[in-house]
Amino acid sequence: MEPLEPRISKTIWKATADDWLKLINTDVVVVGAGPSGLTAARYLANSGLKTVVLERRLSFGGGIGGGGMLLHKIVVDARAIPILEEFRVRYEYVSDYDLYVLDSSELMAKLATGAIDAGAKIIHGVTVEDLIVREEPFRVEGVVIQWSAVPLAGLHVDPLFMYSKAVIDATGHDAEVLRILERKNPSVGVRLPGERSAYSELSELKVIEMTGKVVDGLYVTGMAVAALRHLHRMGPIFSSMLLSGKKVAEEILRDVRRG
Ligand code: 48F
Repeated sequence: MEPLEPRISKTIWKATADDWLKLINTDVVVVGAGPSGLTAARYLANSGLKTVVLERRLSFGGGIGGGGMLLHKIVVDARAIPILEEFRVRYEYVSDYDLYVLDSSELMAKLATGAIDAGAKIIHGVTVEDLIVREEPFRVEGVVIQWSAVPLAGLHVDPLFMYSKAVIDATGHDAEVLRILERKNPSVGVRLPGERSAYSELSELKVIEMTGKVVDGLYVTGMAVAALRHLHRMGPIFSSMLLSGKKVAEEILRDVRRG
């Protein structure tokens, strides 16, 4: 038998290549492993769609980990409880304030576990830097990807592609995928006014209401919805992030099944 070092390397190269050869044609690419993206990934994968989450960083959870101003708790309202139950996240009801409170670390871990256990594949350290598009009629048919380390190092390296039936912008406040659409495909007419100052109660409703398809093949969930629709921010209450993730999954399932 070969020494251990080449066997380690060959095992990793081969398993990685086997995975990527399957992932390059996929049903759904979720961009961002924050609360909305991970929730969407679980519901999509549970319904049998081949689902890949691409996350720029080497961690899960996006903005969950910071809790409320680095305090290790976040809150939800009653509408999010069925989703917490689905992911087996524990919570407590605080009757004085009519809110449910939970540990941010538990939410991060269990959303990720829930997505993975449902069959979604989460790939860390990959940045979506562009879209694959088709014109007349305009539609999005996948993403252009790069190792996150490449832009960090300031290198110019040509990217690779992932082809999919649906792409979800779950990139949070910056709505990075939609910004690419706005900047590189102006004829489509999508404009991003950005989010407004805080108005938690209203935004918690509106983000869910305005979640969904942006153009054929491209969907939006989570705080990226606020950037697109000029909605208010809501701070460390996460009901709308979870419900928005579920809603976008349901919409994609309907669209994909309709063909
Ligand atoms: O920001 P993030 O948690 O998005 P979200 O699901 O949730 C927002 C809340 O966390 C919070 C809030 C709610 O009360 O206000 O902020 O809308 O997660 C977005 C993830 O996307 C990754 C980023 O690293 C983060 O983990 N991301 C952003 N741009 C890219 C990306 C990109 N171009 N390619 C890959 N990943």
